[in-house]
Amino acid sequence: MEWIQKLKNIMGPDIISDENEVLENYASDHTEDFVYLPQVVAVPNNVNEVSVIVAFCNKNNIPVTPRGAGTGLSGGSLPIAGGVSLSLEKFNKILDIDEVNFQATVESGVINEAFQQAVKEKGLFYPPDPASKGSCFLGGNIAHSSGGPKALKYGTTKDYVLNLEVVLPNGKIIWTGADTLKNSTGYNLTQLMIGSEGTLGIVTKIVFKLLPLPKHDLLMLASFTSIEDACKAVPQIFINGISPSALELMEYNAVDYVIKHSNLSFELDTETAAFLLIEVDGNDKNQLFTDCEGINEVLEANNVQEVQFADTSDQKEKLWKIRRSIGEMVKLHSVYKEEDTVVKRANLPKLMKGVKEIGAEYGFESVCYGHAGDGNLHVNILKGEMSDTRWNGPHLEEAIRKIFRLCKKLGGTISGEHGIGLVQKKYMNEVLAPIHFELMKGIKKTFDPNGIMNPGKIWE
Ligand code: 2HG
Ligand code: ZN
Repeated sequence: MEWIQKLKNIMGPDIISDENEVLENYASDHTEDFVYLPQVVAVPNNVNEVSVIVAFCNKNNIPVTPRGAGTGLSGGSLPIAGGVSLSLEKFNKILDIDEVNFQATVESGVINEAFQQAVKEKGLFYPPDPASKGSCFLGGNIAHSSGGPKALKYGTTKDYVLNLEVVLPNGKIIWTGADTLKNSTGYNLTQLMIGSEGTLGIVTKIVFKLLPLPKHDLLMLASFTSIEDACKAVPQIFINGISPSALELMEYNAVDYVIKHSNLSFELDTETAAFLLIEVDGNDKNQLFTDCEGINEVLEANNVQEVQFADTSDQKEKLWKIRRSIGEMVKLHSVYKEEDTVVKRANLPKLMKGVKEIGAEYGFESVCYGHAGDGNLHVNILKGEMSDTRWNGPHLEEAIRKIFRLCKKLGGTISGEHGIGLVQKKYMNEVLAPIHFELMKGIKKTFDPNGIMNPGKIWE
């Protein structure tokens, strides 16, 4: 194709490739089992190269799909319209850690955990910790405002971004804000970019704010013979005056699939229906023990089966590994559709009950787990033995719609931290009115009049 040759001539073969085995590496992310081949893969080295590629695509009406590590669960980085898959994998430098101002400047292809470790070595703390923190890029975290367990106490990615360097769809390079803790200077373009899933521009640099690293943490695992009891305990912990740093729910089958498909060992009691994994952190160890006593009171009032404390850092790491690997291990068990439901925290028991009832009515197994303290429950709907027709057909779509209607009824919405991307866009009308679409499309048109930037995402 003529445009491909032209782009190759401009950028060179080290940056632009249309070889089949390269295209295949950029055709999937972690969403179900989707494969969409781009026509070209671009791997630029710096912001000026991104700008040249994007300006070329804008002039020639070529779709550009930005790509981080490809760990997304809503299909945001799938190049569904062909064109260019633009990878930020070479943007992997931590440029500055400012220990005096508690800020850091990074390129957008830095791995989340590498960043966390680097600031930790200086006694600083970057809390957002998605389960895929060992591989996901900070730029991808910006695209979806990713959370993770610590979002409960510390907030999601959006709460740590001060300023962004962005390549706009016309190729212009801008900074969206200022490197300050406060900024009340016009519309907040920084926050507009966060969660925009690569539809408004490509983030190349990020200025984050940081916190002092908490000195201590304690971790407890509570088992319940009833999921509803586990869910009911969650809001009561806060009502009892305690604010845990993480409060995660794991259904029995979630832990079971981790044990079956990984080398992690854990003794599961078949009477157990669900677990709560609860962490408290802070600088005063005695206070943390007092918090754990308060939590224990609530657990006991809600018929807890057993409470175990993780005594060593190895035990803590093992429990967190089990929790973090659920998504991946369930995928080894079966292809699944991931629903990122979120409701008001105290409505969690109703959400859980409703999901199981809908599963029974429509004939699917679900694995439920996630950030119970945030009311954010990941519902993995397993394909199992389901036929492709049923899997892709109106029957399952109706079931998912019912789940989302229930979320809305319970004061919630259809995604807490995974974004809309490709797979949830048909359900957006369950929670947004026509006026919301009009406003968002107006914003999109202002940024990207030719509609080249990650087309086909967020809206039908
Ligand atoms: C989880 O809570 C995550 O397990 C999965 O939401 C997302 O891959 C991820 O980080
Ligand atoms: Zn999650």
